[in-house]
Amino acid sequence: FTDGPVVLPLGGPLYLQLKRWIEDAIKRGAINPGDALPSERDLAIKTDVSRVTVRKAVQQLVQDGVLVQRHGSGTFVAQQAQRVEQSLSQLTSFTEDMARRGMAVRAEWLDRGLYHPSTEETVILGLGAGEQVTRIARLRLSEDTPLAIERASLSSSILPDPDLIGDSLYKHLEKSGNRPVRAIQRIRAANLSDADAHLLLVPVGSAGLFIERISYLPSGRAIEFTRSIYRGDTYDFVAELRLGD
Ligand code: 16G
Repeated sequence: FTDGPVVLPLGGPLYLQLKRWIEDAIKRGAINPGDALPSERDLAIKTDVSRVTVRKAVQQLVQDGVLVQRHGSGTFVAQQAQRVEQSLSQLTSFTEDMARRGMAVRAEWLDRGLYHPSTEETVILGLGAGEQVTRIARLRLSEDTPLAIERASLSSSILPDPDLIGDSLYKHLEKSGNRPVRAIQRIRAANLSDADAHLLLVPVGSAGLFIERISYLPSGRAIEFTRSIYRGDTYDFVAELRLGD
């Protein structure tokens, strides 16, 4: 986005001029959410200001949440996602929720495999002695916007191979006759860890929602234990309440 002559908007200290110029480039669509910003060196050469000035402008934009820095890979334009309303009264999957909104869905695998279960997993999933747990951790995205990180654990007797799930865990469970019919879901506020903030392309220290879902088969057996981190700047969880008896 630095092709052609660069004219910084006049007024105020140089780093503020550069900051405004970067903000304008984002507004104009010359650089889009998720795009990498040119390196500090390239920006300094192109705009004819010192690297110290570039760093100061970039740091301010990171503080404002306009840019995000990912260690080792550079500086990116932050994703300002549209807010999404998610009902709390229906047991649906991420894929189904996005399809209903007409939004494309994608997942990036963060981890998958068979593990020796933690005590918590053993208790919640009612695992037998020596039984392994299958863990699948995914970054869930719509188009290129990351929305949530989901870490699911299932008994290896239900899911012996994580690759079986394809694009949708619930679709796979449905096909194998194990679709959950009930779930207990707990939501609490969480500050995103640095690593999770980087994955979700939001500024370090942003607010997130920690969601734990334990879902059950009609028999009452717990089938899925999932801990998710949803972007606090994106999700509204909505429930309809009725006057009780
Ligand atoms: C939802 C569930 C998650 C489930 C996933 C399956 C929440 C907080 N979590 O995201 O527990 O594993 O759907 O999605 O709603 P999939 O079928 O698209 O893989």
